[in-house]
This record gives sequence, C-alpha cells and structure tokens, in this order.
Amino acid sequence: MPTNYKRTLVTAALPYANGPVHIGHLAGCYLPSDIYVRFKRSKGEDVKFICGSDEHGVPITIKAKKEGVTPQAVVDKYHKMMGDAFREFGISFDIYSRTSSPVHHKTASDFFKTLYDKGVFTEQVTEQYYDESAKQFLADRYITGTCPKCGNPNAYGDQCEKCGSSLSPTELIEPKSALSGNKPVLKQTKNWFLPLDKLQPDIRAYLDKHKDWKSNVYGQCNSWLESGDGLQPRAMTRDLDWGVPVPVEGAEGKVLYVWFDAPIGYISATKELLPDDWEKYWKDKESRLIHFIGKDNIVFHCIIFPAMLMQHGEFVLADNVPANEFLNLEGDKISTSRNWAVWLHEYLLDFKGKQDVLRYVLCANAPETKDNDFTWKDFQTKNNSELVAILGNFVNRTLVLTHKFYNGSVPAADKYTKEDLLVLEELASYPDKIEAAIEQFKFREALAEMMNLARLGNKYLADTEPWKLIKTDEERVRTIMNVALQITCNLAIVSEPFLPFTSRKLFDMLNMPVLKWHASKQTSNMAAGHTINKDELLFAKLEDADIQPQLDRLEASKKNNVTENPVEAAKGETSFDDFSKMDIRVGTILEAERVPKTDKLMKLKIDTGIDVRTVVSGIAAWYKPEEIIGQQVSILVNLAPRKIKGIESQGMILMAENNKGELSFVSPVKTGMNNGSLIK
Ligand code: B3M
Ligand code: ZN
Repeated sequence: MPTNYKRTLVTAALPYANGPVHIGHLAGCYLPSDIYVRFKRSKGEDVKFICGSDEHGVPITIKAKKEGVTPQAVVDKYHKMMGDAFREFGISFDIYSRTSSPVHHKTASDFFKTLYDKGVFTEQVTEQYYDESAKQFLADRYITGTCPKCGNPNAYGDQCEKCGSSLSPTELIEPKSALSGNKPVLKQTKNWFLPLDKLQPDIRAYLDKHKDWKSNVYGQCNSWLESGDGLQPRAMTRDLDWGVPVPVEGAEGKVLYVWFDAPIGYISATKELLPDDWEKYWKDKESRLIHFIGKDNIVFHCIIFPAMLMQHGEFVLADNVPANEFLNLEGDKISTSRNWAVWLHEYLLDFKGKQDVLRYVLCANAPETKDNDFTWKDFQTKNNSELVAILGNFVNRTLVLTHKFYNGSVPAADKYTKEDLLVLEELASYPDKIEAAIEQFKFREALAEMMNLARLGNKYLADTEPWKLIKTDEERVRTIMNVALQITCNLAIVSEPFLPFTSRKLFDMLNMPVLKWHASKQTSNMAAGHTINKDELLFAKLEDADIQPQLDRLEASKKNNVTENPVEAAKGETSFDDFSKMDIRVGTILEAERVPKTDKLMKLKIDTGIDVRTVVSGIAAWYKPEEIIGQQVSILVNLAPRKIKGIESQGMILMAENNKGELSFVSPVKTGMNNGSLIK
C-alpha cells in the first residue's frame, strides 16, 4: 500500500438497475467497501465513497421486454429500490448516482470522443447476428445458444454462466435470438474497437506493479493476459438503442458498450458530488483509487477500464481492486430468476431493526478468498452465540451493574491490579490489529478481532466477578467497573465500521459523543463521574420459529423450480398452413429391438393405420424394447425417409423432452384412438 497518498476514492460496482438488492450483492462488494470507508472516516482521512445504478446494457432492456414496460420505467423503479435498500443497511455512499443522468451521458460521451480523436479505436466491419423478425442486431445477452466449452444449452452471447467462459456470439452452437427464438442471420456492421492486443504491454506493466493484489484478482488478470493469444480487440460500441449514443458521425443507431460507459459512471458520480473539486480525486497523483467489486467484474476493472484511462491520459489508475468471490445461499448459487435469494427489502420486513445482524453474519462469512455459503441456521447461531452471548452480554452486564452499583455514574479507577493492567494493555492493542486487517481488506479477520475485544471484556468480568465482590470489596469493584466501561466505550468505536447501528446505540447508552478511531487506542475515554444513559438490549435471541419462515420460503422457491434449467424460449411464429403440412398419426409399436453398437437407437415396427413401417428412434436410454410393445405413440408419417445406421427410417416418433433431457412418448390419453387417428 502506498503511504504517501492524501485522499482515497472508493468505488463500489454500479449494480444493474434490473432487480432488487440481495445478500450476495451486499457481501460481495457493498459491505466490505462500506466497512473500509467508515474506518477511513473514523481515522479522519479524506475519503469519498462513490456508487450508483448501472442503467444501460442488455440486462435492462431484456427486463423491460419481459415486464412489458420501457427501459426507463425499469431503471426508475429499481434505482429507487436499490438506493433505499443500501441506505437502510447503512451503506454510507457519499453519492448514489445513476448512469442515465445527463452528467454521465456527457462525461461518457466526451470520454469516448477524446479517445476517438486521439485515434485510439480501430474501426472494424464485422458480421454480427441480426434478428430479421425483430429487425435488430443481437448484442451479448440478446443471443443464447449452446456453450462450445461445456455444452450448457443456455449460454449467453457474451458468457456462459455454467462454466464461466467468456464467449463471443459467433462461438455459440445453435444460436437463437432471445427476442423471437428465431435463428439469427449474420449481417455486417461497423463498430469501434479498443485494441487491447496492442495495449497488452502497458497493461502487463501496470499489473506487474500490483503483485500485492489479492491472489484471486491478480491470478485472474494473469490468465487473461497469458492464456491463448492474450488480449483481443474488444468492441466499445453496440448496435442498440438503449445507452449513451456514440458521438461520432456514421454511428447512428449505435450506443456505447455498457462496459465502456459504466465505469466512467464512477467519474460522473464524483463530478456530481463535487462539481468543483472532483478532479483532485481523479487526476492528482496523491489520490488513491480503490474499486470494490465481485469476481465477475475483474477483467473490466483491472484490464479494460485501466486501458481506457491510460489511453485518455489524465486519470489515476486503480491502486487496488479487492474483488470478492461469490456468496451462495443454503448450498446453492444465488439466482434471481429462481428466487433463490435473500432480498434486502424482504429481510427488513421480517427482521426489523436487525440490519447489523445481517451485516455481522455477512462479514463473518464474507467470500473473501473462496465462494462461501449463507445459511439461516448459521445466521441464527451467529446471532445467538456471538452477538447476543458475547458482545451483547458483555455490554449489558457492564451497563446494568453500573446502574445498579453507581446509579449510572462512572466510578473512578483507584488502584489497578496486575490483571487490570494486562487487560488495559490488551485493550489498547486492538485498534492496530483491526486496522491492519482492514487495510489488507481482510474484513473477516478484522471483525473477528473486534469480537475478541468483547470476549476480553467478558472474560475480565467472569474472572473478577464484581457482582460477588461488591459485598466484600466495594473499592476494588469501582476499578473493575471503570475498566469494563472503558472496554465498552472502545467497543463502540471499533465496532462502528462493521455494526454502525449498534455502535450508535452504544454511544447513546454511554451518553458519549461519537468518538473517532484514535480514541480507541486510549483506555480512559470514560471520565469518572460521567453519567451514562438507560441501558437497553443490543441484540435479541432468535428462536427456530424466527427463521423457519425463511426456510419455508426457500423450500417453496425450490418447488417452483424443479430444475435449474429454464424452459426453452418460445420458437418463432409459424403459419397454420405450415403446421397442416405435417401428417401426424396415432400408431402402435409392434416390434422393438436395439440397434447394435449404439447407445440410444431402437428399431421399431409401427402400425400407422395406413401401413406398417420401420422407424429408427433415439429412445433406447429411456425405454426397454420389451416394455413398449403395444404402446401407442404419435408418429410423423410424411417425413422424408432417412438412412440411420444403414436402416431406412420411415417417419419420426414424437417425444416430449423435459429440460433435464428426459424423453417420453406422447400418447393419446383416451382409449379408442385407433391407429391412423390424425393428430392436429
Ligand atoms: N453493472 C455488473 C454487475 O452489476 C455491472 C457492474 C458495473 S461496475 C462499473 O455485476
Ligand atoms: Zn459453458
């Protein structure tokens, strides 16, 4: 970490305004960034915390189409919802802006123009998929198909979510338009590319200066640079109508690539926050830029955005990008479409006033070095046996006894014993331990140290037993309670970055002003004679009945989503005439045998009512020959004959296939449908 910086600009990834915020978002980047910023503020450092909604890109337009509303309506709705959720959870952005703002459009547009005028971009005419019925080019997520790497049938044009490969639309097997379900055609279009291949040496040099980054981040960057042919030129414009218009001639109907404009959103939001002062955070060499993100955003923040900034020339580059891995929920990947998530706005309804409990559990389980799991059982346990039993218990005992013995007035410490001195020494050592962990982005460790301080307090009370001693050595109890109150006060200070609501309550109960970080290195913040306020419980025990509704809700989501694979998109329109050309009949299987040397194929003899014919069908994995003799099936009888494994197949049996790939005959459900009955 550089020591000679004067100010820090902290950004948290701009979430797409296409859905509410869930615990994965919070744990991935908003909570760690908030802890970091709150800590810096407590230290009295100059820090600004920037975020906002990412309101462009295909995720937004797809959502709009699904909901039958305009993209603007989508982003308006979710921008407000996300901003509210962050605020409720104490995520203390200095600004929560949005990329549809005029400041941003101008900033992003100017940025592009600067690079364009410098001749940074290469113009390339490429073939892109085009949906003829929707009359639209199909960027990124508008196109789906089978992943060439892992065979996932629902991969997107830019990425396969199953195996994580980054893809280009033309790599997809059997591409399909997400708009119409039709097979798209290739059509020529001109776009502007950032020549990352040529910029690779500069990016290499930049990364080499940051070997101190988290190993998951540095490692991922390295593999981008070193695998295959290294970096490739990447289009920075798209043929879409939602986004920042490309500000050059001949670019009508094109907008900036969302990953070009979104990170510039950090700059725009800083401008909006500090119209006269923003440049010092972005252009002064003594400013430190830190991006908090999730692991799926690493390449954009560590390679593409820095490359853009370098080409522009005026801006500082990120000094660190502490990306987290993913948080799972009850052993399963969080999924918006399967409603497998804990939504912040719903949590607030069920656990009113318990924002800090979720902050605590998410930080304690933060996916800092590997994917991690959130479970409701663990949530309950951490609440009951850590927050209630350790932190809450220590504070409560201290405050209750202070009221009981001294009417709420802080007793003076008289003579310290050796034991007291050791405790005070240890008390003073915590801030540095916590600080060191936070500065290394090890928030779990920092939180654990904070809790260890509460443990120290508990142990001190358990060892000294002031509630017993009060009968025999009142003098000694004064000192003990003084020490316990000093620990409580310092807990209020060091817990603030993690548990801001609890910290505020603690300061209120102690009747103290909010103290800054440096005070936590002292052991005499509570002056003798100072009167504390009435105590209240910091945390309440959670019963099984409190978390059961959450488990039930997840169980219901599971039932609604029997399979992970969504049902295939509808096919394009067809005409009745086309459909009527198919001659589909009820037939009965007379004979069945497996085709030798194949896994799947069966040779069937079928009575179609018209004739008896041979059909080869790929059902051997699902049916045994002896089971299906006499079975009624549907058969397309006018399909042109085809040779399969040397056997002429004269028709096709209709099968239902579910999204697990299991097959079933489609048979009449009523008896009396004689062979040759028309299916229409
Ligand atoms: N909106 C992706 C995401 O929400 C994207 C981040 C932009 S950060 C500049 O994961
Ligand atoms: Zn894949």
